Amino acid sequence: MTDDDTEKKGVAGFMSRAKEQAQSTTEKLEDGSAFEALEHAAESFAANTMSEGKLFETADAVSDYRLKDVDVTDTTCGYCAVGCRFDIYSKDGEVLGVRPNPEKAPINGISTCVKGKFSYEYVNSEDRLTQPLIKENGEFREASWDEAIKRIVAELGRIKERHGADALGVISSSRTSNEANYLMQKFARQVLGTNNIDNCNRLCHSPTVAGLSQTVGFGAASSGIDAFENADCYVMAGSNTTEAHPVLATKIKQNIKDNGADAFVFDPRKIQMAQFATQYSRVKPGYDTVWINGLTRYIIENDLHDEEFIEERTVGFEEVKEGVEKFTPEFVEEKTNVPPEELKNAAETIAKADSCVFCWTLGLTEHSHGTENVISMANLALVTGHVGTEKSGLAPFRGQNNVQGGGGDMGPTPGNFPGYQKVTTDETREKFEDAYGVDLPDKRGLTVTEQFLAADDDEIRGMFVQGENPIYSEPNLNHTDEIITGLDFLAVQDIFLTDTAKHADVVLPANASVETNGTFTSSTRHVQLVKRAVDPPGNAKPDWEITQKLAKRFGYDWGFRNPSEIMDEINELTPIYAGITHERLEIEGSIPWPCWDEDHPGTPNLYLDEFNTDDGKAHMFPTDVSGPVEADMDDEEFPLALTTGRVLYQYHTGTMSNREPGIRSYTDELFAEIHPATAEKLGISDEEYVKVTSRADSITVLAQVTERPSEDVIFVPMHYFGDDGIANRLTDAEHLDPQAHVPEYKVTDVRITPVESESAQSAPNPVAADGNGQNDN
Ligand SMILES: Nc1nc2c(c(=O)[nH]1)N[C@H]1C(S)=C(S)[C@@H](COP(=O)(O)OP(=O)(O)OC[C@H]3O[C@@H](n4cnc5c(=O)[nH]c(N)nc54)[C@H](O)[C@@H]3O)O[C@H]1N2
Ligand SMILES: Nc1nc2c(c(=O)[nH]1)N[C@H]1C(S)=C(S)[C@@H](COP(=O)(O)OP(=O)(O)OC[C@H]3O[C@@H](n4cnc5c(=O)[nH]c(N)nc54)[C@H](O)[C@@H]3O)O[C@H]1N2
Ligand code: SF4
Ligand SMILES: [Mo]
Repeated sequence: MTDDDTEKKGVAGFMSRAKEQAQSTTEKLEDGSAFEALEHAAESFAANTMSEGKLFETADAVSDYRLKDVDVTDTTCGYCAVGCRFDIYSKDGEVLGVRPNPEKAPINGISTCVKGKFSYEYVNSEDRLTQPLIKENGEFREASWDEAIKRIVAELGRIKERHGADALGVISSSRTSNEANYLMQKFARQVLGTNNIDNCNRLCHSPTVAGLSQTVGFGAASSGIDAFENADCYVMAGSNTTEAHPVLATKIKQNIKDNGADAFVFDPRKIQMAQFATQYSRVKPGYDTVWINGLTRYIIENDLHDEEFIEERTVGFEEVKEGVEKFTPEFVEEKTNVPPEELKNAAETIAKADSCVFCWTLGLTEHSHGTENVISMANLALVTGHVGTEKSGLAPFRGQNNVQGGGGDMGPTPGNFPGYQKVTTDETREKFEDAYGVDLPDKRGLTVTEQFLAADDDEIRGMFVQGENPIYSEPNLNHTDEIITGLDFLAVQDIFLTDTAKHADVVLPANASVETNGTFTSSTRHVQLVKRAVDPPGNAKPDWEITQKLAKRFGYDWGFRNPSEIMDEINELTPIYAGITHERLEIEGSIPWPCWDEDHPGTPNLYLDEFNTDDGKAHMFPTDVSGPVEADMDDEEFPLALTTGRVLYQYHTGTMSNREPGIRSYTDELFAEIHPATAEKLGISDEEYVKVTSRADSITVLAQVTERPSEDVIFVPMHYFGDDGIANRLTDAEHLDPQAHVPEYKVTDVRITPVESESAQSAPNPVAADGNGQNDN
């Protein structure tokens, strides 16, 4: 890094460092001498961005440990769903450092990414909520726990009495533990009497859950860690793996380098993984069923499908064969821009590989037809016979730290009890009625997206939100803001006074993941322990304890003394978790579900013998061409497709990652990636402010002119950097996937215009680097 770069701050610094890093990666790869990747820059990131004092402290922590001065706690990362485990070194309530202990880290071994390793400034932030808050005459005042709980119970009770239980909506949190989420669904169903409970899995991988449940049975990844490390081939669709799942990316890249594995990347942006891939295909956003069905057609047409597997283990092949007929290479090229030779090369390699892992994330799911994309992918995997072996499988990379377990397995969703047992199945409901001692609602509830639309129509009047920041993460911010403001009553339970919480009538202070005990479940279904490494600030309480307090005030005395006792109840009612106890996890480290009883070892790879369907076979369904509702690339007024997503250093609405000064020095302002040809056509230059306008609203952001996106696509991160710069001002809340109800976040029609130089001077730079890395979020 040059001195000049060191001096560059904020976005400019980030951009030049990122460019330099990308360049050095390419150079190293080309001469074959080294293999360095962005996420391995954890140490150099620290050296570049952290104060010497902080680095000393981290080093001291380790030597202090030898003197037994420092606490060491093994726990699981609270950011993403890779499920990295590490030891946290802490002293006097402060996180000093993080070091993976490979013996206790089956997924990550010695690796972590910058967030898991360094982003802990938020824990001791002065902005942490420490006491319940009650709003009076528009202002918050501190309240006792007793008063706050009483108030929530009175208000929710009143709405229920007047308008019925279904006038209430509960949003649970994929950030919190399995135990906390189990109690949230119990609270909604047993105490409030509604199935209107959901969480951010809806905005994310709900199409994966819907698509995989129908085809192979479980709404989860089928392959284990071995497959990521040893497969012969990868299909990587709509996943910016190096930035969003860095530690998994490392495993895949290592396998490419060491064993010559093939990887086929399909993405509208030339993301870093494209450099490591056998082939990168730049797809037009929103038409993924087309190239996937094109691959399936080519494979069947050329007799490359696995007849024996299809015959023995699947149903629906003939329908799929017929359904894919129209997806000729020419048709695929016309619709998706993938040339016939790329399609052929990918199809032949995938079909002939000994094993293949099919990886995808939001580029496939966050569409108005996300479920069809996932079903198409499952079909492709099934016709090639690459499911249900130790090195092959379906691998959606899940998102939030506990979205697999807390967001799905534990049943905080409108149609499922824990363990994907249906609320509409009489026998199942009776089992839970016996356990909970009340009649339970028998009708599916509303999803998060439906809850907001229902609130707009006054059908939902009161909401309880745990650990989500919907004002920035839901589509169409202005609409969300209006709806939240219009609620009769809102309670928010968070670790910060988020902008969602500011709209609340009562705010409850929760513990962060490093302050709590329980379990998280990784993307690969590994259930792992989470432990309290530091004491929580002030009067903040664990999420599970708060829910138990609420239930008690409503007259339901659950009497759990700790999360381990909650897990005992989960074991009893949830067959896939039946044998997973805290005691076992303490000894065994991690157990992948399904784990049917205390003697069962857990299941790293699903479907080795049969699929989780009534007849034990996988069910294939044909899918059609399904383009995005929003984007019509020929629309004169909105000629570009906006896609939104993530960057390595930031995490979602930034409540935690924005408080890390090192991270803020990398990314502190919103930007739009624009192709050079598009920029030239519109008269836009690099690092100039531009206005991005959709049918919903406009935002002003910095242009980053780069060949990453195609000419008709721009990319804007979804992260929060200040009130004006929020991608969800532009997105649409109406175009939902018909089965999963995920919004079409990945395609929004937009236009961009340069901001006049005069107004550029005064253009918002809402959270200019202020040195302390905090915002008013
Ligand atoms: N650093 C960081 N890591 C995170 C998170 C974070 O906030 N920050 N969040 C976590 C969460 S909750 C999630 S869900 C995951 C998300 O992980 P990803 O889904 O990998 O993250 P996104 O940035 O949304 O990337 C989606 C990718 O899809 C591509 N894409 C967009 N449209 C299309 C399309 O139509 N077709 C195809 N084939 N590709 C398309 C984009 O170019 C991008 O490369 O990340 C998790 N990890
Ligand atoms: N445009 C666009 N929008 C998107 C996406 C996109 O790609 N594009 N992605 C979508 C996806 S995949 C997701 S997952 C969502 C994420 O959307 P959100 O879940 O709303 O985003 P987060 O910032 O992770 O919010 C989590 C909240 O939980 C709080 N929190 C953290 N730990 C704890 C805890 O232990 N207890 C409690 N009670 N609170 C805690 C944090 O302070 C924060 O306020 O965004 C979605 N929105
Ligand atoms: S890859 Fe995910 S789980 Fe691992 S350290 Fe990074 S944020 Fe945490
Ligand atoms: Mo997500």
